Amino acid sequence: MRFTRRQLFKAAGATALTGIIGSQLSHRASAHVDIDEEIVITTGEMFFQQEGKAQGEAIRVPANKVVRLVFKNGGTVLHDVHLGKDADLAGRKYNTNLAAPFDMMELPAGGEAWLTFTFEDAQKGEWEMGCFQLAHYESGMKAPFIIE
Ligand SMILES: [Cu+2]
Repeated sequence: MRFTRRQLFKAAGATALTGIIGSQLSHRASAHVDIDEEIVITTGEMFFQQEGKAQGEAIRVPANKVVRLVFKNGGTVLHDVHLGKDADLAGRKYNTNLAAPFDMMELPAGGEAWLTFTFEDAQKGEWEMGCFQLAHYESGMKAPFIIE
């Protein structure tokens, strides 16, 4: 049986495509995916901030839509993006990962990148976005991530 790239990711349960804005990869990938909704999120010391919202405010994402999360690191240090729940501060990750096999993405200072997901009904509910660079999560670099 042959799958398209998108069907394959759907069959895998969740995650999808990552890319660096402006790179060849993103151009190639976006040619194959129709985006239903785009959410722009700035990272900085020490916060996530959705465009048009306050720092640390909940990010709300619809299920069953192709959602692109565009990240812009407006800070001066590297940040990362984890999605899950039940933070494991010793392991620097979430004990429950929202969208395996997606694990995490690192974003250098000034960098931009995006993640595209299609979340399913079974994933609805309260999750969290967090940065697990040393001391960042503890300094408040997290935001509720709600799939509805
Ligand atoms: Cu960080």
